[in-house]
Amino acid sequence: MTIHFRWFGESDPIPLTHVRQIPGIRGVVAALGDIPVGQAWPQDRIQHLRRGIEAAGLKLEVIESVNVHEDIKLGNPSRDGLIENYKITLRRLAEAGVQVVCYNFMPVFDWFRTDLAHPLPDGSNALYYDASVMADLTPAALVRKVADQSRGLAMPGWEPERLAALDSLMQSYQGVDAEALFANLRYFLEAVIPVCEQVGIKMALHPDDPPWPLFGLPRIVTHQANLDRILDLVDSPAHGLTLCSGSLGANPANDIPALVRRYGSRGRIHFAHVRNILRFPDGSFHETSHLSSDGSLDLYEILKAYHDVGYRGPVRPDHGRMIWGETGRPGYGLYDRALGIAYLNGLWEALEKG
Ligand code: DNO
Repeated sequence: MTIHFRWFGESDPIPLTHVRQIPGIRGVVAALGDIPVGQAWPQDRIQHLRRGIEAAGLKLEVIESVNVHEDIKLGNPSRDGLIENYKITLRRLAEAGVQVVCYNFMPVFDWFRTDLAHPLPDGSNALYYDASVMADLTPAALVRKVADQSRGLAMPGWEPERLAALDSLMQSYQGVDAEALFANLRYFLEAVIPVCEQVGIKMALHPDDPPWPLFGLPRIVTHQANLDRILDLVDSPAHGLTLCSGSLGANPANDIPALVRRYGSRGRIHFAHVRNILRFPDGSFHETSHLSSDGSLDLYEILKAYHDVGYRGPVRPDHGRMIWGETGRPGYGLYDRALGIAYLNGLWEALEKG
């Protein structure tokens, strides 16, 4: 596996010079987060991003995310033009040397927490999903909460323009059920996967986080039966998964090492997000350090599964705690994610030499 670190561009409080010093690092996972979703990414902006990263001694091989416009998820007539723009972006990314594009197919909301700075007993804080808080929360209240807690930094998937039209967006999903979402995902894939095959890009669909429906919105990238069905929608090696241990792992019924073996052995995992969470019986969970004994997931077993299937693709740590007084984008500080990488490196070296 190759080690990467998510970096939010020049506005990221973490400089590339710091990222470069993480042991074993190969590259950063980045995006043009300011380009409105649905527009083709400008060639010069992509090349500028790549040059800056390479000048820091790092690679840009993975993009997270090229977001999918809601009209595509809704199956609205305007989707064809939006998909054409998506294809242009994919071609331009391939020209810049990008190999993997991460995206998701979650209606309206991307990942979802009720608290971005939940205090932990060791004095750190972490992202928290409190099932009891969710029960009383409206979508608008949730958006306000996330905005209030994000320290003025745009949270990925919570970009203000995406959520500006929240009410009408929620309305437009009335009558869009899981079946419709499957059909709209198929339509999207049938259009973009041939382009990916041509230019050598691998699409890596991120699971829904958390992996269950929210506010009556359908969510389909949730568990094995659906993942099987999704991968069968278009049978191409260019159509695969971002296997995110923490997203799928929020549901205790999802056996992460088994999923890694199942899809990894078929060459359908193109990107690995490896992190830990601590689950509670009522469905609540929070992020922890990456260490197996701190959370509900066994990171050794997860990495062993990747090792056993011969996974050679990119991996990144994810959603660290905020430690050592660091302030920054919740979930995306430097210190705990760097510790996560050191731990993943250690496990991997032991597996390699084992
Ligand atoms: C949150 C991330 C997600 C992820 C997207 C992929 O921190 O894991 O926003 O990047 O769902 O498209």
